[in-house]
Amino acid sequence: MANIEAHNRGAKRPASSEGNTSMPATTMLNRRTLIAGATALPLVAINRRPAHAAEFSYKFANNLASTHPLVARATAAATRVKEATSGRVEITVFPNSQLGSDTDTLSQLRSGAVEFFTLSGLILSTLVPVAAINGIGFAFKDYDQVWAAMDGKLGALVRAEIAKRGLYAFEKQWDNGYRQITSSTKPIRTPDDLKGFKIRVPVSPLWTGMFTAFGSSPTSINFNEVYSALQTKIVDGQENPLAIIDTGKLYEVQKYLSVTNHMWDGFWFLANRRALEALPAADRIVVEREFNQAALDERKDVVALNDTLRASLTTKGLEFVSTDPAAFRSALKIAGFYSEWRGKFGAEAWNTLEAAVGSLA
Ligand code: X2X
Repeated sequence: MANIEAHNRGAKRPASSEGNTSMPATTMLNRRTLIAGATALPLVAINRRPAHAAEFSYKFANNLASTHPLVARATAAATRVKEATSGRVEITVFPNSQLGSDTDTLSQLRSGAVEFFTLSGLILSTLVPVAAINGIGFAFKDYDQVWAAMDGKLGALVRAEIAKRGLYAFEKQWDNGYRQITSSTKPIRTPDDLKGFKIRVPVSPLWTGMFTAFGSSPTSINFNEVYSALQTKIVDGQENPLAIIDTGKLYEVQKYLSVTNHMWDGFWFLANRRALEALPAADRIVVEREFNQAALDERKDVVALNDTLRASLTTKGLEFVSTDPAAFRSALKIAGFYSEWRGKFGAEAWNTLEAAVGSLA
């Protein structure tokens, strides 16, 4: 069952990219014949490329279900880019890890097989260590702090490091959200409940380190394997924002949702630098403008979803459990989590984070 489900999901054509696909060849031929045959047309019209013949056909890969706002906003941005570039730049959205797991897709992005990719900074940290810094447990009190930091100095510091590794991060980060812990076996109410808990974490040293600090037994699994890992009980729980628990249908294979808000996570919109630099300067400006705008729109969508998802996920069978986040935070502190990661990130990055969120000591 798990494999069939995973297979079907992987094989599904992205409904969201239908608007992006090129015209059928026959249509192209007819149009071309028509233009070539229309001798009365002014020369400039004959020389102009037909609007549907994209000069740059780029792929945008992501790991989310096509119902997640990130996919909808990116698809809308791709449509605007196509219009604003008279069809020169066509970006096709591939949701649902259709082009591979996050780990695979990061390699494809670096090689240029994929031109655009949204990736959590924490997973990107396998290449750019400081990109994990926003994932420090309980760092951001609220979204005002998140965006002041990520649109400000902390985001600039991370983007500069990403650039050093040959990738380009668009200015505006997309929201993934505040993460909550789900479980199929027992409700997580206190830090002690996490001891020995078999939990899936994304592939990232910070995630593994954090749940090790809680005394859990974390397993690194890419998101495209999470549903079946939960269903087959390879792990008992996982942690993700409400929007993903809903759009990824994780409520089908989990019973409890503990509201911990233990970490804020966002997606960098990453580009293969050669692909981006191949675009005419004006087209590149359009692409960056539209996808940055889409990020701002998506941030609002995720916040709006948070207001309604508690009720709808309860209807879908998840039992919500409230927790005392201060107790979880102090468990991390006692385990030495903050001092360890301060050492790893270094004083400059850590001070930049603390300038935005206050002292974490
Ligand atoms: O893998 C996850 O859990 C997800 C979807 O939240 C990320 O991309 C980090």
